[in-house]
Amino acid sequence: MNRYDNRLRILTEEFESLISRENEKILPGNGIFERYKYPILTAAHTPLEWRYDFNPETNPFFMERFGINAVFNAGAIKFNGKYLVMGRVEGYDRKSFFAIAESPNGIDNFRFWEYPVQLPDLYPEETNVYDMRLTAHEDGWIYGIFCSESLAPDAAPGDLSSAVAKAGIIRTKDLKNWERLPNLISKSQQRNVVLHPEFVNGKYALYTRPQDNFINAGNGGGIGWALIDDITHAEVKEETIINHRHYHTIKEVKNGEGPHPIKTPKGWLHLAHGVRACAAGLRYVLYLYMTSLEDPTKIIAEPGGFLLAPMGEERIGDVSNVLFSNGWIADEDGTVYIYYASSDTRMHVATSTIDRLTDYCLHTPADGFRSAASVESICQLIDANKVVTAETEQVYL
Ligand code: M1P
Repeated sequence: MNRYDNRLRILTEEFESLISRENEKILPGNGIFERYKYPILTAAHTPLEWRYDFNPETNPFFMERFGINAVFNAGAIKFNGKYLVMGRVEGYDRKSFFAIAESPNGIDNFRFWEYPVQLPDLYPEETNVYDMRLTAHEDGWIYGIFCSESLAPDAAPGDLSSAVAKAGIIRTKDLKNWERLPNLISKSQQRNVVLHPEFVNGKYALYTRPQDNFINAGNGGGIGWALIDDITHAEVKEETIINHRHYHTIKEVKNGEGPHPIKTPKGWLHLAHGVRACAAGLRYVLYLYMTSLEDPTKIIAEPGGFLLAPMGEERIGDVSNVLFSNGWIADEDGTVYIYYASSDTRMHVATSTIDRLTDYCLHTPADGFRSAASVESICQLIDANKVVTAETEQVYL
């Protein structure tokens, strides 16, 4: 066997065994959710056909021709009974693009579709696209909102890093053919824009994240909310902050809506990311909050601290100490698949249920914003536990 055939055989076998590896729940967990042993998608999960020239004449060494660096920050949706994630795939050239991978069970066997998404190319200045949020809207379309990034038009000569973040909007009925709508018009830069799945007062509703510049939320204040008259020419006319940043919390520096919220009998369940600064740089964690069914802008519960923070290998990657999520799926049986990326490098899944996540939101102490308040929360728990223990002892005596 020549070098070409040998490498092709080894790489194909390795690829197939990686793609079909069964995932394992890590138990007992914390009762709120379960993590899984293996990431669901990495750069190595991208098809060999995307990376290699299979012609022995033009590629006699069976050499990689297009390097894929990472797969992360995926939107998610259940479609035709399959669990689909729309990943941010990043090449060695630092450019991101979107690609859909499909799994029969939501936790393993994710396989990319044959081609990456060929996004309609409306804006010649658009350099990079990433972080798709998918929403099956009650109007019958599936929308995708993502970050469309360009070099700042007013960047000083020689400044090659000032960028502008806008929200790109696409829609589809089949996840194969995409119609691109004009980018969201907004006074400020926008990243982490998400479409609410229902009309509110007859209008489309967006979660926004106004920011002072490309990186800093600055005066942006937190996760915003805006009603949109016409989604085909979407414009933020008025924006109110519904989930604020706060000093000395996990979202002191910035925060952003994750996927669109899930409707539960007790309220809208939201997943978001919070960012704080430390000597090691920025630390991104995931947190939950709930808003009222009657008024989706009104917070009814927000547990203190994070739901998920980087652990073990999740802590390390291209941008270390980051968990980010823009996709989750609520199944008919109440299972929730939380798709999250670690350190801008790979995708993972954690599972829970609507009942457990709403219980967590409604019964975990809120952030008291002071150390003394945290100690008070623990003391209350100890006191309550003493009563339970005493009652249990009486039963057994
Ligand atoms: O590198 C961490 C994350 O940084 C950005 O998030 P945010 O908009 O909150 O600052 C995004 O670029 C995201 O893709 C990335 O994972």
